[in-house]
Amino acid sequence: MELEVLLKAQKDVSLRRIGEKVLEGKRLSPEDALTLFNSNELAYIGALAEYVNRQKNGMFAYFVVNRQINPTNICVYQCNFCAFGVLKSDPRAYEMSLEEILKKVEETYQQGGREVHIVGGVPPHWKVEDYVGLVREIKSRFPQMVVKAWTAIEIHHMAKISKRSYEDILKELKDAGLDAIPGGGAEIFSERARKIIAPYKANAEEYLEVHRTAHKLGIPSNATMLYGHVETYEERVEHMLKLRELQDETGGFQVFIPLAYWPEGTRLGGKRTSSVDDLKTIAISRLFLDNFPHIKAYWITLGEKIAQIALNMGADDLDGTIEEERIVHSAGTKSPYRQSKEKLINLIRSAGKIPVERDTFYNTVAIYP
Ligand code: V47
Repeated sequence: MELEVLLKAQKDVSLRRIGEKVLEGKRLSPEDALTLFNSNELAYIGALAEYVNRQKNGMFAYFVVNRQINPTNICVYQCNFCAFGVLKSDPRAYEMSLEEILKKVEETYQQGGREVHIVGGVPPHWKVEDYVGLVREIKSRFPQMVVKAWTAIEIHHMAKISKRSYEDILKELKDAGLDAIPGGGAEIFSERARKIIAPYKANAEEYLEVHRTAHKLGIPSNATMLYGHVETYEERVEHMLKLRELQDETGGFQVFIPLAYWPEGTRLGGKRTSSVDDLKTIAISRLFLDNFPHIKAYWITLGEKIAQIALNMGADDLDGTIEEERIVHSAGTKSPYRQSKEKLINLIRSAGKIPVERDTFYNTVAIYP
């Protein structure tokens, strides 16, 4: 439907005004985003978001042949929303050996994989050299593999234990072969909510400062928001506003990934998000984060079907083949551990979009028209 027709049919004046802003290419205010969160007009919000998405990405929707590696689940931070991280003494604790990790990277490389995404717990006994060394080993053996590794939480932790600056740590990681930083660890920036869900790890300012420093050093990064736990809509908007402001400053974010909270096995407990909330959050992020080129519908948290609908409500990326994911699976997601490339292509095609295999930096590897 033409957007003008949709606007005319909209009876709610404030929603219509927001639609007009979208049509005129004007930036939405935090109040506008809040109005959208408080509205039940999912189809309308989704159509506005899809209008913006098509202006940015046309009919293309992206995926990457990649592998997630979670080298250890031992974690000092013990966040209440997380069912993955355990103490070193826990019988579920594991730590992969370097050989094991390199074997996984090799497998992915043989299958034509372009990216390894490395994120884990934060073990008490790891030194900076353990994080740097892993990147160096992977890069020296597989120079063509893009290494997207260590969240701002891990980088903050490295700086803290070594009493060095973020810049120093990031430069060392970059020299070792780090190509990009994943978006994990943002959770929700609100101090109030963070105290409840993640009281001990890096706070919002620290997360943002790590990304700011990375961008200054030419390391691109991604950003996430964990939603559906104790946060309010106001806090979601505040979170996205902080990201939008930093993106205005640096332009270093590639993609925003809203992460739906899964409660199983967590200390925090609670309920799963609704599919309407999932889609609304994707759509509003597309509308509000006008300076982010991409919005990811992460199939691991959303499930295949909601991720497909999200591709018609503002999202343009599904992440990738993944191979093995442990963090959200620990918290009860029913998604598979991996997807074949063919399956991702089919998911995108049957969502009415043109599948594009990309690399980490959204360069086109292949188009499957
Ligand atoms: O930071 C932890 C989230 C994140 C739960 O950058 C949970 O491209 C839901 O950040 N329910 C790690 N989510 C994963 C991540 C990510 C994933 C895909 C792509 C990219 C990217 C980044 O997983 C954590 C946390 O926010 N998480 N526990 C849970 N119970």
